[in-house]
Amino acid sequence: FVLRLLRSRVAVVRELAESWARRRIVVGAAIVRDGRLLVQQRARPAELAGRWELPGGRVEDGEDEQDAVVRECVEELGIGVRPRGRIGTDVPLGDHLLLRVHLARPADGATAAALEHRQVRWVGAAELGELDWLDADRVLVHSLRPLLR
Ligand code: 523
Repeated sequence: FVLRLLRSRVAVVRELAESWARRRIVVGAAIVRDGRLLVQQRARPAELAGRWELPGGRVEDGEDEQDAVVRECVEELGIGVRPRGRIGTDVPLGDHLLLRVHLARPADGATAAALEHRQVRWVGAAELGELDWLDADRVLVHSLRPLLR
């Protein structure tokens, strides 16, 4: 009996680990300059419109996470960035995706534009808690605050 119980527990843990490993990664970019963080307000889909998030999106097949961070910042903001390593914890998005944030340094003098969003803003530590964040991004606020003034 004990053996059977143990086996079933092992099976459950293995299943959890495998379903976690199958999740697609959504990268988020924490773009920091002069102690301020770039945040953007979603324009779509309707149920997320008006809420704030870090720039980013799904990692494509054959792409690594850093490449995805660079590509998404060009697509969404029209700026070049250099990925500088991960921050915070991975945050599950539903059953199939995992949000993973990378610190990113914007190229000197680059001006970010809201190419796919309603607006972009640079915020300091004091404004972080007040934004109407997407649920997953809100989890990361405490990891972002120490990077800001
Ligand atoms: N999030 C999220 N936070 C966050 C991002 C970049 C994405 O919670 N900072 C969620 C929102 C969506 C999913 O991750 O449920 C995919 O994000 P999306 O739509 O920005 O990613 P794309 O660009 O890969 O999506 P499509 O353009 O629709 O393919």
